[in-house]
Amino acid sequence: MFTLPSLHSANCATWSHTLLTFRNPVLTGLNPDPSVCVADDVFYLVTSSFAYFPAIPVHRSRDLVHWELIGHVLDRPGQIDLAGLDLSDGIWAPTIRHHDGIFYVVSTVARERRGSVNFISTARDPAGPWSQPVILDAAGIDPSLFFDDDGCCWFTACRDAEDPASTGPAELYLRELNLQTLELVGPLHVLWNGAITGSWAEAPHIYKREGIYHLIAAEGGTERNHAVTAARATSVTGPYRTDPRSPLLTHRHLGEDAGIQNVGHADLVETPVGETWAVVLGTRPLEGVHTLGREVFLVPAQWTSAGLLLAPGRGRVGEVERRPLGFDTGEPADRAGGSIREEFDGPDLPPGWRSLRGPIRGASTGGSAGGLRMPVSAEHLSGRGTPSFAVRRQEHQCFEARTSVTFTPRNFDEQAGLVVFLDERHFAALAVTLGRDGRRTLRLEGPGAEDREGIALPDAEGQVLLRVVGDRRSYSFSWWDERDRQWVLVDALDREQFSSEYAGGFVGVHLGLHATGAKGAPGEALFTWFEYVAVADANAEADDPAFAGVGAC
Ligand code: 6LW
Repeated sequence: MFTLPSLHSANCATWSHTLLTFRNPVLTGLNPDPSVCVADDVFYLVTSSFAYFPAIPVHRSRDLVHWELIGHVLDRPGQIDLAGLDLSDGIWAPTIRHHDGIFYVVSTVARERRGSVNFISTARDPAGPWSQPVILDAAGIDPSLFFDDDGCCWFTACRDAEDPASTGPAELYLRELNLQTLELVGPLHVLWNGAITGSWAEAPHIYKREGIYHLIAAEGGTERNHAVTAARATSVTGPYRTDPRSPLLTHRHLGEDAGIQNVGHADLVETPVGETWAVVLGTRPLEGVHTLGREVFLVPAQWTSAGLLLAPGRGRVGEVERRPLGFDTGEPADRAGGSIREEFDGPDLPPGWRSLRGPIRGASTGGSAGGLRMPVSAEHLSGRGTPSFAVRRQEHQCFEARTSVTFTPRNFDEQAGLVVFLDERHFAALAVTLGRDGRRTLRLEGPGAEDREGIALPDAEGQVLLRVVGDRRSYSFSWWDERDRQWVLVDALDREQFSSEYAGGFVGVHLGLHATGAKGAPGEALFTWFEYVAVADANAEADDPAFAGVGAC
């Protein structure tokens, strides 16, 4: 006779399972090229931000599972010039390190998909303010820092190989960094060309264990062939010998049905109880394509006599993984925590909101009426300027986003409304504008949107409620018709057209607000609120207690 566990015990089992495990990714939505460090038992993580502003988000965690945004390294105009950059250029692959009470971040400004400038910035408080960046005499991309026991600081990066025909396309190099002057000094040492002949090697990080210098890197490119590889040396300047177990971690062999892909670009951190964990980037394709960009995944690691072991016993990134030991945060991994209602009642754009290539000119938040007021910019979303545009990352495979916009357009070109934005060549905008008949009209522009004159709105002025729902197949755009008190579908656009597999580039979908197309004196759009509601993905998250009570898509 079987005794079925009572609902209570089942819940306890579920609940304890939730407390003892976490679900990857630990940081969802566009957060590629993660780098992590620990200071006074608190973890800090930085990721690439490309041509978005503010740049280089800094997240903080006390358990490596729950992360909160605490600031940005580049949050002041004039720190770094992002003007005119393609969205996938800009800030690539920062590394964060902590030494003697100072936090250091090194990173690259990329132009036309190549490193153009490498720089370093410092702070005593990782929440900021961070220093004015110091430009380094360094070529290539993916800079990193290693602080040796003798007090020396070493700068590493990857660049085009001197002799690619014989060594493969890339070389990882090292040079000493003078911490007083923040200048690179002494000779440049070429360390390694990677483990997989012919493959591009990048993202170098050095770690020292029992007198041995371990160099890990990313190889195979950041798509499906991505991998973590390693080499080691008895001297920090080399020679480095390839670890024959390379690649140490890859999902390239798992095939297109694997739920996590593109795994690579690892950085390691040790916890207060002596465990080693790695953060890596990865993607979560649905129907073969991913729209959220590369996200942060947490992987257990172990140092063995053979060297670093990633995902011991499993050999791949787990969708559900045991939690790091020694943290009694007690909270479930709240993945549905992305559901927000923003009323823009603060002095600036809220944390996590971004603009393109610099701050929005003339925008204001807070004030008596509240909301986000944006002047209609002459800049368009398809340009490389700084349009009136404020967005946040799409953080869940399935979601619903809504806003209230109050806008009285004065001509056919002016528009204001919702945007689903992968990059300046791949976006959709549902906007209030003026029809050729002079009436206030709703128009959807975007890939596959039927070229229609738009929908005449019942009212010539006042607020309009707009909505976009994202699911496994499409982004569906609707408006609220108060007369029938219902959402009216405008169009559903194929999700694939907003994916990196289709569009290329290094970014991920962002959702938000825009007001563009001014000719002459700009009008103004008021966005009273913006709501984002996570919807569990029926296949992957619906069984996750963290999504209890959240609808499934
Ligand atoms: C990053 C590099 C990469 O610097 O893409 O494909 C760049 N690999 O590691 C931007 O994410």
